[in-house]
Amino acid sequence: MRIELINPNNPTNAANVPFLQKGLLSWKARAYSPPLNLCMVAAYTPMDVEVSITDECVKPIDFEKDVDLVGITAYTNAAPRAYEIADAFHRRGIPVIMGGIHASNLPEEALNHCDAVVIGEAEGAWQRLMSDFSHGRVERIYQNEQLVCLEGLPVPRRDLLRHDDYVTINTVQTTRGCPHNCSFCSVTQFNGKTYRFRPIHEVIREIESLASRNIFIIDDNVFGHRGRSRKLLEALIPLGIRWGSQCTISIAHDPEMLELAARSGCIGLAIGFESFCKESLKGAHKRFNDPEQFSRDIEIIKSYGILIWGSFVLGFDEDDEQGLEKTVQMAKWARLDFACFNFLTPLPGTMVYDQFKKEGRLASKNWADYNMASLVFLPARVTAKVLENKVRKAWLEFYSMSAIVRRLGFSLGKIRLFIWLLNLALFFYTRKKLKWTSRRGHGYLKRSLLPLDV
Ligand code: B12
Ligand code: SF4
Repeated sequence: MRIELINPNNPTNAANVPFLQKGLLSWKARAYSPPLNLCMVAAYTPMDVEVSITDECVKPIDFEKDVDLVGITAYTNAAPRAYEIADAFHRRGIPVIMGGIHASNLPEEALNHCDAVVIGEAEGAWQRLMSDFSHGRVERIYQNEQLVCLEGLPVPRRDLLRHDDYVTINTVQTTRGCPHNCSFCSVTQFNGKTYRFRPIHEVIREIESLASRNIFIIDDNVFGHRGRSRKLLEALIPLGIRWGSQCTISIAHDPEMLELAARSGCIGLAIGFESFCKESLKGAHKRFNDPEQFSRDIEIIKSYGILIWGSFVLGFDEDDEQGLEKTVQMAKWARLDFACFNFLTPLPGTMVYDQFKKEGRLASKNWADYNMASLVFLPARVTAKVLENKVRKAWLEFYSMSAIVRRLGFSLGKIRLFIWLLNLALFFYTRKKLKWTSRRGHGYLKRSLLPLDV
């Protein structure tokens, strides 16, 4: 039996990476990171089944390939492409299975294009599906009765991908779940409200098996559970790796953990600040973020030599024009190394999705627009035009030359040089991208989806 697993193209995972070729600087199109989910699904596939992965972000799909079953994953913004792919294989009479966050949240929609949906985690459910398929039958839905235990997971089949196609192929997951349940995030609903941990020795074994010493730990909050995080970091120290991950700003209040993180090779953290407005954070169920402490917290983390990528969300129902402006200005002057400014996006599985759907405020029916760079809902306190302009302004001002100089200062060192180069690249990139839209007078990265005075 032959199974083809497919990750549909997703422009938000595309990177143009500089590299040296015959002494000249060239640019190579890559994806940031691999579809780890399909590498996991491949690892659960029985040994006697021939399994392959096509990541359309880096390689075209062979629609004529001789396969017996196709499995497709999709984030919400890639769902339309995933459905096109499913339909194309269906036309050839090849059964199609879908899984991943979007199909799990909207299985009935996905079933219009495929034979079965694996809702939630693949562990166990995929093996049941495989067994049914080998006996010539397939149910419509496969779903575990409970969240899976993360002990004894196999090593993801990264060997089925070309490592060179990714900025980093070394993404490693050590926990699942998050107790916080922020209104715009689907992690808690999907992965549960308690942290589940992989045994540390299994994580270490996986990291040791990787070719590179640069690792991205994809956990949603790598410091979520103090005791366990301590043990993980202590176990990382002897490996001599460099790693980055994601966490909440609460880490700034734990000097011992920061010290350990730095010693274990942590070079950067992506942190969700979301907003400088208390009311907006309250509405987003993210009260543990205190904007009055942000600048101080940033300084503390940076004093350990750790870079910060700050993430902001604009468009909460509490955001009025002054509030948005405050976030734009405060983010600009906070000493972050990088930042991104996303539109609030009602992704299925989030509280804002349920709320906006009920209130009839979803403005786009095209999932491809749910990419966080397009406004897809009717804002509460500002017009679409104001919100789009604030998001555009946030990018342009954060990556303006004066803000870059003030934030980064001048000091020597390889890492400083890297941060400077990336900020300069973002200076040009934002100007190129945003000029295109401003010539049309509206729209952010794409066209405006709304009449501008709503
Ligand atoms: C790491 C990560 C990234 C990385 C890597 C992305 C990549 N190439 O995979 C980066 C930083 C590049 C990224 C970018 C984006 N991300 Co992201 N990301 C994550 C994160 C933290 C982990 C994803 C992961 O790899 N998990 C590990 C794997 C093993 O778990 P899994 O994907 O859930 O897969 C399991 C099951 O779902 C199932 N399964 C999955 N697919 C399939 C397919 C089949 C056939 C079967 C049977 C089963 C199955 O089996 C797996 C094992 O149990 C999640 C949050 C989270 N905790 O999941 C957000 C998350 C997936 N990202 C999200 C978003 C929105 C984005 C962006 C669109 C943001 C943006 N505007 O740039 C982009 C999209 C880029 C892309 N598609 O590649 C959302 C997606 C929500 C949604 N409904 O779409 C999430 C859930 C976070 C959130 N805010 O809610 N992301
Ligand atoms: S945004 Fe972060 S802290 Fe909030 S629920 Fe999602 S993963 Fe948890």
